[in-house]
Amino acid sequence: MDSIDTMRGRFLDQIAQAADPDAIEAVRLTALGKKGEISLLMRNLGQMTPEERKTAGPLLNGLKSEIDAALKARRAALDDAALDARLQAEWLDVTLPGRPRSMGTIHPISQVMDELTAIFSDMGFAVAEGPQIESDWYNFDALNIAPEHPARQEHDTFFMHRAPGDNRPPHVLRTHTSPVQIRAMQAQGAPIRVIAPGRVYRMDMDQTHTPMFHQVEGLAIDRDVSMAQLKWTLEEFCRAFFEVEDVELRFRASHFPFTEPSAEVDIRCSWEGGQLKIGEGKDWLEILGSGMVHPHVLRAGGIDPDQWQGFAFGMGIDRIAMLKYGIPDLRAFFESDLRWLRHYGFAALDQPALAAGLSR
Ligand code: 2NL
Repeated sequence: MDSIDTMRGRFLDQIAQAADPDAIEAVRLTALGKKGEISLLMRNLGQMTPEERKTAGPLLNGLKSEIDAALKARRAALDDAALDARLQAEWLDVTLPGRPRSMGTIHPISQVMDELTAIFSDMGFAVAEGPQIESDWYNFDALNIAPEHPARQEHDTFFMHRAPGDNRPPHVLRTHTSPVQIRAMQAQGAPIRVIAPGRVYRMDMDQTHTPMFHQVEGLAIDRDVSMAQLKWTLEEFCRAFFEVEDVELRFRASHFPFTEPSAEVDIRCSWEGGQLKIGEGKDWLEILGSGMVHPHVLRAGGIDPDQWQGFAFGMGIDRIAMLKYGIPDLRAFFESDLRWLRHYGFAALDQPALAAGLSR
């Protein structure tokens, strides 16, 4: 049967030419689809004589299987070629070293805040936070700072604006974190042990002052809290923070509106060869202010001064960071100079841990 051989040749040709799955499917339909040429021929078998059918039947069946197989093989060959192309285009060398990524560092002030938080947490102090824009009541009145006190003057404090005609006293940028502790007293009552680290603002700018700086205050109130406990707490803190076994603190009588009695605290040190050493030597370095919380301040915090008493202290974070890490210039803290940050910054994984030797 010559026409079957021609047909076979034609279909095998078309299959070989088919360049994608759609083309293969088109050939399949023309050959083997319901109305395909081979299907039509097979339908004609019924009208043949038994003799004719005997030769035509097997020939057509053979043709059908052959075309079927050729289609399948062509499909597989196209799939293989597509996979090869992807393997060529999408290969990845998993042995290449990773691309270096530039990493930031922890600012020394953040590092020191983390360190002192770890130390005071270990002594049972919770960390309190509050707004940086405060009412004048929380920033001044509650702290027993009189209306005519110099700290309230225009040139020391940043005042917010009020709408014209609004005669209420303006809010201020907090000049210390004490208002956070007033809020903590009001919220939780006594007994209480908190520290309040954070940003504070004063209108001051020279070699040793920046208009924004950082402070940590501490507050402990209970039935019989004493100045002796204040001294122990501060000594323990200095031992852990400066990582020296021997520390000696000196209390000097002072005055703050929010404490009575009040003391400024110096730490023994030496400055041999321009190198600061804490805990030894003949010099004294002022590091903080402290005292017993004034009864007016307890009352402002909603705590009865006849039932409770407490100590409080305030310390400049930027200053103790400079002392501990030998940073000479305060203003560099806030210049965001990348070279400075890389030099004085800390690795993200260099976390303060009391177990790693921060404490004794
Ligand atoms: C200093 C002095 C001090 C306080 C801060 C305080 C807070 C409350 C009540 C009483 Cl809520 N006192 N804070 C007390 C004494 C001194 O700071 O020279 N700081 C750098």
